[in-house]
Amino acid sequence: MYTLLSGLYKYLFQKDEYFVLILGLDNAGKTTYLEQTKTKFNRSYQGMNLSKITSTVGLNIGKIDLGKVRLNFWDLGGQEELQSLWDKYYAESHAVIYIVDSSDTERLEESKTAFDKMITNSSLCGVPLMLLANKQDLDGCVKVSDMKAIFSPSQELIGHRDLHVSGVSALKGDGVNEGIHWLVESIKKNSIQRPPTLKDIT
Ligand code: G3D
Ligand code: MG
Repeated sequence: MYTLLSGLYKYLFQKDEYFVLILGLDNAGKTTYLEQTKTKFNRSYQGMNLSKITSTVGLNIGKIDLGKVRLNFWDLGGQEELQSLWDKYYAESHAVIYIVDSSDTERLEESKTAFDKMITNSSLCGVPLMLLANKQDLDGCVKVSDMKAIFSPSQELIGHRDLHVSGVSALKGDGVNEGIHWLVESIKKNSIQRPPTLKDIT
């Protein structure tokens, strides 16, 4: 009886809460992506002027609800001196969104190095990974197929974890919905390994 009632309580009043890291070099478009995601998935969220976003020094947070799932995002600063803070969040995270500026070919290698360092960390073992080639709206940017080729040497480090690579424009919103839906399904699939916390619906 107790199990039945607690199951009903959970069904009616609680959500499964997950934490998602948004990582990548500074200027990749992480905060723009977070704002765009909040705007698309939170009906009540007014959204901020995307052209007014300034460089992230600490941490930006945001949340969206999709049915019985709540995703909490942590958008961390990507400057080199702030990258050392990333791993403090790994153990508690359920997925990583890694954003690359496809228009900045000069920093692609630097981005890949930071990516490799991140996925080598054992605290992220098995965690679903979304690799986004951002700024696809800009002429001359690296296309998704080329981005896949650039990151393919990392495949061994990625191992068997779920991976989704796609092109987006965080500024225009292209590709944002599809990515978030993939992420939710992947996080749910991985929830035996990384269970959610239960959050009262407010
Ligand atoms: P960060 O949080 O990763 O450091 P921001 O990156 O979200 O602050 O974005 C850095 C710059 O890239 C911003 O321009 C932002 O408007 C731009 N940007 C982000 N995503 C896109 C995109 O999809 N397309 C284009 N064209 N630009 C994008 P400013 O000029 O404010 O520095
Ligand atoms: Mg930022």
